[in-house]
Amino acid sequence: MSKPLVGIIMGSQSDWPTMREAADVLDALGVPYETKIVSAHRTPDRLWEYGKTAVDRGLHVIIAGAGGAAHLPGMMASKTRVPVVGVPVQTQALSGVDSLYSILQMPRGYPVATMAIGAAGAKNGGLMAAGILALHDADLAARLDQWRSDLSASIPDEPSDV
Ligand code: RP5
Repeated sequence: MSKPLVGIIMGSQSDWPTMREAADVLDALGVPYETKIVSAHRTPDRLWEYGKTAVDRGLHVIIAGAGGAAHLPGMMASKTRVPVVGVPVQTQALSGVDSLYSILQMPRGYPVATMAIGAAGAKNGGLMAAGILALHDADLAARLDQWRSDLSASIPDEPSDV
């Protein structure tokens, strides 16, 4: 197993069906990653430790997903200079707008690159991480270019009834 370059973290097991979209696309692109449940509220010490060791452990990007009072991405960004990509998980009560606003409105100085709500956001989070890594990895850049052209080629010219 190669050393993980991307950390995929989430506030709860219940976020995994969303966050696995990020994992799946990193698998498809051959990017090594790790996954961990880290909750800003339920396991704050784990969050602190993760942020404190992220640079030394060689992580290049952290994709952080959370729902509701989604403080995980922002708190992680305050603890490490490793770029944090935030994924607002869709919630039942407020459809994920709560998650989106919690992640998006960071104070000046501690950015979180905030994706769309839900599965599309998680997948784009994986692609964002791959794009960052591809800046210094020509092989990955070629795989990402191919992935993008394959997606483009899969889009039909016209709609159909089937
Ligand atoms: C957040 O609360 C998690 O990120 C999750 O999206 C949400 C609900 O968590 P569970 O009650 O399902 O564990 O911390």
